[in-house]
Amino acid sequence: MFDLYTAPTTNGMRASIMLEELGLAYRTHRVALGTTIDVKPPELVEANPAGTIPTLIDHRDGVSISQSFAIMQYLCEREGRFSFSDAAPRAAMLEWMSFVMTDIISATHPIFVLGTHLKDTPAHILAHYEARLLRYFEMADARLARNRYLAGQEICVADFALYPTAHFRRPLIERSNSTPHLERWLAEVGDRPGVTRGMAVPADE
Ligand SMILES: N[C@@H](CCC(=O)N[C@@H](CS)C(=O)NCC(=O)O)C(=O)O
Repeated sequence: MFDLYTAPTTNGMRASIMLEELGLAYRTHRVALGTTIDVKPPELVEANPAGTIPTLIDHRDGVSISQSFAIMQYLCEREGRFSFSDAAPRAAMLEWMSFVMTDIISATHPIFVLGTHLKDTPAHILAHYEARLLRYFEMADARLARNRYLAGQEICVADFALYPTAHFRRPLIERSNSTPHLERWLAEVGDRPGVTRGMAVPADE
């Protein structure tokens, strides 16, 4: 059994998608964001003193782990699925996982901050980050033109890592009309029951 401390954000959804796709049983604890550490659940703070979500406790193996990418990779390796051990597919998986967790997230995060907390920022700054994110989506699109999934012909942890961010940036993707292969991939990955369930965690209160 696992305990997942989470919130309805793309980082939280990465963890719940992975648990659902792997068919693992877990309890969900919804954490209020933007609060001070003293009002966060004590079990969360004990496991992860920063109090950030997602944080996962694996009671079987006595493991507490935070950082969405680390949680995803941990679960895939624990279960022996959606991750590769042979050098060539593993290299592709790590390359595309890095692309998601560094390039894509470094472009999408400012768009979120500007759109929610800094709404009076001049439009050209938002346009800069949107253009940068679109350039990255076009790189993923070129990859998906030649491969069914990011790391090759098999779905892996990198696809599940990209999905929530690409899903919430659909308006940008659809407006650009320049990433048909990414749109095909979005429809296919989004249709998976595990992804659908994982995206709905935590349930509305
Ligand atoms: N790099 C981390 C980011 C974790 C993170 O910053 N999570 C945010 C929510 S998405 C959080 O818990 N912030 C604390 C707060 O707002 O109280 C990951 O990939 O999991």
